[in-house]
Amino acid sequence: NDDKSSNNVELENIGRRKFFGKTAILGAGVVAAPMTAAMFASTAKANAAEYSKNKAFVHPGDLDEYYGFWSGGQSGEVRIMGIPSMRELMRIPVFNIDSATGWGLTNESKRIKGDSANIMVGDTHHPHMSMTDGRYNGKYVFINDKSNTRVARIRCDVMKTDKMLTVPNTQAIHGLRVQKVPYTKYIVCNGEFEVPIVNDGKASLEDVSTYRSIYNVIDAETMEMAFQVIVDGNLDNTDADYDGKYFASTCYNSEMGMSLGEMITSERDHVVVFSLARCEAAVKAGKFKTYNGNNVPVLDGRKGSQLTRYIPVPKSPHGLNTSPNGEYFIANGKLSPTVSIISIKKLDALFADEIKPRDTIIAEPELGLGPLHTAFDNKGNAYTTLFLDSQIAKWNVQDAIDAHNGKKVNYIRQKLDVHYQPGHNHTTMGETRDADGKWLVSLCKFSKDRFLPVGPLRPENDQLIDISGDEMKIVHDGPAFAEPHDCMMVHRTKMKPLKLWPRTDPMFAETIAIAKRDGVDVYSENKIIRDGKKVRVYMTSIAPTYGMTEFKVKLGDEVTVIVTNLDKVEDVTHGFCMTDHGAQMEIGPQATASITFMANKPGVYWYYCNWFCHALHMEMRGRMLVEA
Ligand code: CUK
Ligand code: CUA
Repeated sequence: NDDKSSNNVELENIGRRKFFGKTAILGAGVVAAPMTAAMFASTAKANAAEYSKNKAFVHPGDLDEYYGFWSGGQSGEVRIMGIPSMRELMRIPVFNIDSATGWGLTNESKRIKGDSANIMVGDTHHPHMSMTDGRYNGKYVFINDKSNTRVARIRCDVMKTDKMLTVPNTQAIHGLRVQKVPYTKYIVCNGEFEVPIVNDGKASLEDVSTYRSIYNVIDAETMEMAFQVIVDGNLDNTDADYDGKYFASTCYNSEMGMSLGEMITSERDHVVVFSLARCEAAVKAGKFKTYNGNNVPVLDGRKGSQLTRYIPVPKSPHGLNTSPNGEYFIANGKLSPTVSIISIKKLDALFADEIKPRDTIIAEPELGLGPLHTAFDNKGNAYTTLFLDSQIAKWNVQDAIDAHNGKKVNYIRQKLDVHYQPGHNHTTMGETRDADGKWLVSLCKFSKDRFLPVGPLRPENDQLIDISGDEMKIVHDGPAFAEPHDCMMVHRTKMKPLKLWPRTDPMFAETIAIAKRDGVDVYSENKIIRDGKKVRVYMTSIAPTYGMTEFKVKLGDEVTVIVTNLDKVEDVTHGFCMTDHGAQMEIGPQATASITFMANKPGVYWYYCNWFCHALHMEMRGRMLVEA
């Protein structure tokens, strides 16, 4: 077996039995082989069995019950899914550039991207919605960018990114959650990679004594840093309690090693718990330092600090999930076949030094190989993905605690095969007090034989599982492009999306302000403003025509085209595309959008509407003359 995937790590620690069973197909030799007739046949047979009870079917024209927000992983975007149909309803470009909407290209999106406007890539993992009293409030979805150390906010009324922050003093924002109670005042997120705390090129690769890992607390409304906390170990995933008191993160590499060998020498790593009140008080009292020329207060929460407590758990834990009854933090073992259940009620005593860290662990049930993430229903059951076993383990939390206390009870309710190698899973409303136990989605990292083969790169497989009965049932296979790490599902009654853009929307307020300074009323005027070599071309659009169908600029001008869509008809979006200039964008109904390009080629160039809007959509066009 010449498998080169990270499975090797687990392999050494857990033994090869399971790997050679279900996961042997991952071996490179097998993957390289073409799909065989037998593989097609077995796939078809497996699927036929599921169709009979498919209550996930949403008839054409019927609406889904839930919105799902999916991370798009290394695509840098977020996607909106309809649940249970698993139809992809929309894509929200965030850290990526988007050809359709012009995200990353328009002046409005560049302003939102701010200091990272020049970065066109991202790696999103954890979309989470803002809450009030532990319940979704439909206002924002927050999302991390691991690849460029950013956090962004999506406004759920227009489903567009409206804020972006590059987090200083750390690298690779990974785990991200929101404060649940009393409301989402803070976003918390993990800087995964430790870096020299003053990272100015003077630190070395050999002496790592100044390397630090940092927990980040961001003001959800302003999207500015509130404070940071230095911790021991590499932070992985995080979650908040339902009391507004504690946050917890899993940490691997408590050794602070740089190589794989160094990172997995200890038998135990830890969960670090943060006391919000103590951190806020420390900031207030000025017990912080600042680094790298910014003003962000950095607290020291390393071992021995009064701000944090370190709870030892088996090495390299991964997911961290709070049960919806507010009682438990669950740390998922990854390399260990167990999950560690931390009693949140005992944390006050731990912070008061009345008990030892391990006393907070009230059970450590064994579930199977490679537990990564846990989701919850409203009946006291938990659903844990087993990456190596390619299964979801359904288990009862109270039974697991009772079993830990010596009672003879089987806490495992069911193990369901999923296809294949699940990472995150998520239940409908399951990260809130409103967990409803209806649907579970398993985000499987490999699809292998589940779909028509599409070349060496295969889609992932997002599987929908009915959990409303005693038995979990797979009802849908959903191919997904790279790479839904995580998702959240919110009932449609919590959402209030707009049909038209308000003309006063902050998304393009700056553009309207520039127009005002130019003396242009974007709602009634079509005008060219020359400002040295800069030319601003203001035009309206109303199906099927632009308010200006020709204009002239000079070779070497920097041209900004500002289009205001006067259509008030729901769903009538126009586009603007300047041929041969790499400039195109979406202009939603009643919105204003602008894009800037260089007129660096003499000649006549057509611009056209690239969003289908009308029977005469093809005729919606005009000419730009670039005079030599
Ligand atoms: S992580 Cu990807 S499977 Cu980034 Cu939440 Cu666990
Ligand atoms: Cu306007 Cu197409």
